[in-house]
Parts: sequence; C-alpha cells; structure tokens
Amino acid sequence: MATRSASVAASAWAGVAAVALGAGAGELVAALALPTASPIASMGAALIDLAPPWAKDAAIGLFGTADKLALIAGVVVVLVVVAAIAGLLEVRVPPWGRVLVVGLGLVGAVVASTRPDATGMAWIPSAVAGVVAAAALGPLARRCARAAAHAAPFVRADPADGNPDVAPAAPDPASAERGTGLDRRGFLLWSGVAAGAGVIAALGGWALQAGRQAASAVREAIALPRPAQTAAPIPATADLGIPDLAPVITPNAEFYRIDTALLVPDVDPHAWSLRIHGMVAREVVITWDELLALPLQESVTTLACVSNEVGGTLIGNAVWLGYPIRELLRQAGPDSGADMVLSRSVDGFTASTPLEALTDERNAILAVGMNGEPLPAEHGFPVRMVVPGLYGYVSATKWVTELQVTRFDAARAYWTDRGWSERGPIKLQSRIDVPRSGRQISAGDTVVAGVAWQQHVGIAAVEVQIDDGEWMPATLATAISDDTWVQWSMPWTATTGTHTVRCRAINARGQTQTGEHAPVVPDGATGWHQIGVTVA
Ligand SMILES: Nc1nc2c(c(=O)[nH]1)N[C@H]1C(S)=C(S)[C@@H](COP(=O)(O)O)O[C@H]1N2
Ligand SMILES: [Mo]
Repeated sequence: MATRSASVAASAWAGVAAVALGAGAGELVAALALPTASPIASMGAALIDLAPPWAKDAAIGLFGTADKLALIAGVVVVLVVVAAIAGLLEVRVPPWGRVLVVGLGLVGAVVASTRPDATGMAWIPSAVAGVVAAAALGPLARRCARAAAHAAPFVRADPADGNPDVAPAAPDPASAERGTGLDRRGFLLWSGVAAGAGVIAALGGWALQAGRQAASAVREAIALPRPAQTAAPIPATADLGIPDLAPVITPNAEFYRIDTALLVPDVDPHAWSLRIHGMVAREVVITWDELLALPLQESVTTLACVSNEVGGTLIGNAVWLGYPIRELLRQAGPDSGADMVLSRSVDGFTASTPLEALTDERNAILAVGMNGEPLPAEHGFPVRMVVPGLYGYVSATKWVTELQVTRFDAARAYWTDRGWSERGPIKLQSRIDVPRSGRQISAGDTVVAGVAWQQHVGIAAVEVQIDDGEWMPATLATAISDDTWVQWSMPWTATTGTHTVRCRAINARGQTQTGEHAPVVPDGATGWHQIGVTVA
C-alpha cells in the first residue's frame, strides 16, 4: 500500500520535473532569440485577454501591482498540475503522458504565435519546451516505474530470463532494500537535476529579459538634442509612392540588420566612452554627455552590406544624427604616415576605414540618432559610425568604443581576416522592386520601378530592358543626395506572356553598371538585376 501511494507522488514528480526542464528550455530559447515569445508569458497574456473584465478587476484588486507576478504564478500552477497528470499517465499508460506534454507545447505554440506582437517564429520556444519535456519524461517515468517495481514485496521474475530459482524465491529483505534505495536515489537524482536545470534556465532567461528591459528603458528616457545643423528637407518628389517600391527612407523596424553579435550588446550610454588613439599626436576620449553637447548634424546616408546579392535587400536609407568624425580626428592629430582607422566595437568587431574617408568633406559621423530616435539597440546604441560610400563591414561599426589610427599594412579588421577585401568602396548597383519577381500581373499599362545607388558618387540615369529589346531610360525620382539611393520608374505596356525585365544604372561619372557577374566575396556583387514576370 505504502509503495503504491509513494509511486503516485513519484510519478507526478516525474512529470513536474520533465515539464520544468522543458519550460526552462523554452524560456531560455525565447530570452536568447525570440524575446516576445516566452511560452509562460504568452500564456499569461492570453489568459488576460480571455478573462472577463470582472475577473481582471478582481485580480488587480486582490493582487494590486503584483498582478503580473500573480498571473505568472497562476500559469505555473496550471503547468504543475498538468505536468503531474502527465507523469501519472506516463508511468501507468505510456506514451500518453508524453502525448499530453507535447499537446501542452502545441497549445503554447498556438498561443505564442497568435499574440499581437508575435513574429513568424514565435511558436519555436513552446515547441522546444514540449519536445524537451517529452524527451525527459520518457526516461524519468521508466526510472520511476523501476523504483516502484523493485520496492514491491516480491522480486518479479524476468520473463525472458525464466530462471525458476529466482522467481518464487522469498525476497531477501536486505537486497530488496538495497535495490529500492539505489533505484529510488537514481530517480530522485535525475528528476532533481531535470527540475533544477529547468528552474535555472527559466530564471536565467527572465534575468536576461529584465536586463534588456532595463536597457531599453534607459534608451527610451533619452531625449536627443536638436541638430545644430539640420539636413535639407527631403523633397516630396524623392519618393514616387509606388506600392511595393522600397520607401526612400527606410523605417527603423524594417532596416536590415547584419552583425556578428549573438546577443545584442547592452551598452549603458553613461558608462560609454570613445577613445581615439594609435598614430596620433594626443589621445582623445569623449563621453556620452560630451558627445551630445557637441553641435550635432543631421545627414541622410544609405547603408549597404557587402553581402547584398544583386537584387538583394541588405540596404537601407536613414536620416542620421551625429557628429563629424573628422573633427574628433583633427583634435587627435593623426600622424602623416597613418592611412587607416581601425574602429572597434564593445563586442570586439573591428572595421578598417581609409583615414581619408573619415577626414575628407563627406558626412562620416559618429551617429547617435536614426530617423528621429536614439539608435535602436540592434543598430548600435548608443553610438555607431556611418560613412557614405563604403560598405558597412569597413565603416559602419555599431556599439563603437575605439578608433585606432593606424596603417593598412599594420593592422587588419574582422572580415579582412576572413577572406574579404581590406577596402570596400560601394559598387554601382540597381534593383527592380516592381513588379515583384515571379509575380503574375495583368496585361496593359503598368509600371516597372526600383532603386539605384552608388553612395558618394551619385546616380545619373537608370535604364530598363524588357526581354532582349532596346535599353530604355527610366525616370529618376529626385535624389536626396549623392550619398543616398534614388528611386526610378518606367511605364510599361505589358503584353501577355512571360517576360524578363532587367535594369542597370549609370553613375554621375558616366560609368554604366557592369553586367558581369561577380559574387559578394571579396568586395561586393556585380551584375544586372533581372526578374521574370508572367503577364496574363
Ligand atoms: N559591432 C559591429 N558593427 C557592425 C557589424 C558587426 O558585425 N558588429 N557589421 C557591419 C556590417 S557587415 C554592416 S553591413 C552594418 C549593418 O548595419 P545595420 O545592422 O545597422 O544595418 O554594420 C556593420 N557594423
Ligand atoms: Mo555587411
């Protein structure tokens, strides 16, 4: 009798330990990669939405400001109950416990991916939770069953063994004790490890999230100073307003993101400083407050990634607020022998920028603002570099903390050590956005449109070719400046059938974009963007 009831508690505990491990794994995955998809938090949020108003009021009345915590606790209690049931099922009628646990993960996945702020991958943490819990539940339940079996008053015969001497033998109380003790201890050990790891993972994930929220609160509290020098207003004619055509200014939320940071660096601006050193007459150190006190300038610069394939989307255009790097370098006084600045970020990434690009007349800046707000964390908060005319990997260091004035023959940057060119001037490129590649359109009057760029050189014209016809001139929108991309469009009377549409740009120096294909490695792709269109 005693063993029976002990095994009810033990089976339930097996379920709780397995689900704790799974939930912890799910919370950690969410914290690391998908911050809005925490399985427990999304279930809690869904409960709030489902709860009738009186229940919400009652909960707030009961728990006061701790209502969020109470909600999480409520979800945890429900999880513990379901987990205990899963444990009982798995010990007695496998695999039903695992089925229940996987079902629980599925419910979590559905809830997380139907939250208003859900991303396409929001189901992953809950799926991970369900799979990990199920994988742990199987072995834990078997150990639990074994411990209970050995604790039974008679040693059962192994049917495959069939040794007549063993089966009916009276139990040796000492050995039964020993077996029970070992099995029980093994079960307790493994279930304890599972539950402990789960709790630690969940708490670690939550701590990480809390830290990140604190960082974003710091960012939100920042009021950037007004620019001492504003950018010229963006001409209304810079954006053709064509649906599906990339807007001339890329909203921050849509701006491409490329970096080597597994976790977005969390930099406290008040602890931040930038040090300019190396081949200089005197070191310069500037703090956040000192930087913000300088006369900041607005500039519009298009940023592009060297890994952008022909027709790719690793490019964006923003209004930046920052201070000219030129001025800071002047204070430091570079040696005449220096020809490169190695910028370093808080996470160790480095970029090699020609000294000239940082000292000539262009808008090479230490940026603090992007499209009217402090830099988003993933775009380099609190300070990054923006340099017109160079690919990001040799110029656009995010979370920048150091500028080392040096020489190309004396130092190498992060990507240079990995097969990429030490210099990365932007290549002349153009892209077709409309019609979307592979999209079917209807015959008749339509429009072909896209963007073209070669920052700090400028675009003079764009031409379009339908099938193997003549190259025809597109109309350019008003360029914001030579440092930005420019939209273009061309009317097209589309005839039924399938067509190939190509584009190429001509830069302000009169050079035509080459049709010769080059891969992105080592210094940027070339070739004409071409799309297939079906006209019905
Ligand atoms: N610290 C740091 N800065 C970095 C990188 C990086 O990996 N780490 N990547 C660079 C590259 S390759 C590009 S294309 C741009 C991209 O900037 P974005 O993510 O703001 O679009 O950042 C640059 N700055
Ligand atoms: Mo890049």
